[in-house]
Amino acid sequence: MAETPLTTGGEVGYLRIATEEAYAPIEMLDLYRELLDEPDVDPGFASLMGFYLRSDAERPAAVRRKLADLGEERLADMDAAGVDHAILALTAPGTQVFDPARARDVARLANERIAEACRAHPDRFSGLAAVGFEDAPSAVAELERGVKELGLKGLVCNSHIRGHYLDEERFYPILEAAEALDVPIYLHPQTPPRDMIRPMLEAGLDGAIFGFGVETGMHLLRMIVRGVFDRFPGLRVVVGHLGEALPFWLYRLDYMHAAQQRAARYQGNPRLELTVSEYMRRNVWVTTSGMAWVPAIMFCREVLGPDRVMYAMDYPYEYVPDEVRAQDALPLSLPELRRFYETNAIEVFRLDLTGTAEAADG
Ligand code: 1DF
Ligand code: MN
Repeated sequence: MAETPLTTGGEVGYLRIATEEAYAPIEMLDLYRELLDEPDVDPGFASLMGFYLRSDAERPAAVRRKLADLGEERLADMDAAGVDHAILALTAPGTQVFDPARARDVARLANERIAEACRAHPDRFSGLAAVGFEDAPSAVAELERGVKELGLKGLVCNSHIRGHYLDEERFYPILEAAEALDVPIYLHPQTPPRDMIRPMLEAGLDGAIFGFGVETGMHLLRMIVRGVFDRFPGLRVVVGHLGEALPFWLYRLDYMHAAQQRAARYQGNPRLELTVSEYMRRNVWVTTSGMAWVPAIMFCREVLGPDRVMYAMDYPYEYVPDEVRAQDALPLSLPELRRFYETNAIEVFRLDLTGTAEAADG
């Protein structure tokens, strides 16, 4: 089969929309450096940002530079990989290591910067809003401002909020606002919290290699089994890395969850209206960030449905143009490839790309 060229503009038959693309204001990276110097710094944060902000090795140095760029270098990298459009989000752990006042200020700054880039290049960029989750009323206000005034397309949650999870009632106002505004929450990984990380950290498994996925998959599962999607049935959640392994677990999750519910084993958990896999096929979409692996992508399409699996790159942490070639070569028809790269993202994020280069039948 001939290779699809890595060109933009839709001449291959679809626009490539990358849905998990990271940005960091340099001001936030400076605040991270200050936090790294504090005596009781979170071990996961120290592991992750200690590496990216202090290492002189080539990859972390390039990641630092590319994270803060919303102009020439990023656009050139997108062009070279055939990526038409990137959905930008504040990089992990985002605001979720700061006290509430600082979290709110950093979220505002990030949202302003991302919105400015989207205004400058509406054909190339969309963005998600960051918020300071711990102060729920201010988070709701910032999400509303982000969506209604700045034109942002969703909310990024960089997983745990200093050891807390979105199924806790204190965060319900934020979930309610996302549902009411009709925007998805992108549940993105970060390093596990202090009381989960120890055995991973000593083996170098705390980061993107494994710990990210374990913690984030658990976060989404907590939301499901604690009844978030019965309370907010219209809430849309997007997760990267092909669903943080949950698609592979669906059979066992359904079996064991049903058994638990029949026995009323955990009194604190509500009885759910649906099975775990039914929520995964109603409220959850997954992206291929960092998982450019054909059999795993095809498996997720089979068990979740083709409408729920879409492309992401995970720039600048992952920047391998050959991974775009690999996904262009998925054993799919042109309309199915278009759904994977373009239509699913347009639908779940409610993107309006009219007036920009339109794909095949534009
Ligand atoms: C890494 C990977 C870092 C992802 C990220 O943000 C990130 C990494 C700090 O490789 O250390 O978003 N990722 O999503 O896989
Ligand atoms: Mn990522």
